[in-house]
Amino acid sequence: MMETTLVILKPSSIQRALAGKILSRFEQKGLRIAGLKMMMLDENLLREHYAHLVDRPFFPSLILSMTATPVIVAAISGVEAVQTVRQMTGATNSRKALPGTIRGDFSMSGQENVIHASDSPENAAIELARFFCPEELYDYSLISTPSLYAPDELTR
Ligand code: IDP
Ligand code: MG
Repeated sequence: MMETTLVILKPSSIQRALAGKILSRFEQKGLRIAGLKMMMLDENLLREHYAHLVDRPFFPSLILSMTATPVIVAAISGVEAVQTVRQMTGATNSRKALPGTIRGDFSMSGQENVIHASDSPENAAIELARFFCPEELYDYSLISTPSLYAPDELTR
């Protein structure tokens, strides 16, 4: 199934000048950039986005970390893009993330783990709506599509 997922290049990736390299990984994989912008997150938005963590002791530190610089939000599309991007992201604790994953290759921390990626198609839809207006998501198709997928993979 063709899906779109939300990726956030966190302040840790902006500070470490990794934004281009990380976006490039998604492009090289054959995923399509459907939306891209820089924005400053605020505490209200983060309390929604990280609602499952508001009561954790590290939450104030997470807010400071996520508001340290602007972030780059990306809408990334492809067949089964949600799971594919999660796999490319790696485990939350970057020290446990496998080599070859973005966190495994670029970071050392549980908090400063360079990117966010949606964890399910349901959450991807909610998170895309949280960070993008509909007109910021572009429904073009890559000219390389026939070299990226077999026809039956695009119709399932
Ligand atoms: P995920 O980003 O891999 O989906 P979540 O459990 O949803 O992981 O946590 C969201 C973010 O909160 C993590 O990416 C990380 O930045 C931060 N975080 C999660 N657990 C910890 C922790 O134990 N210590 C510090 N930061 C954490
Ligand atoms: Mg999560």
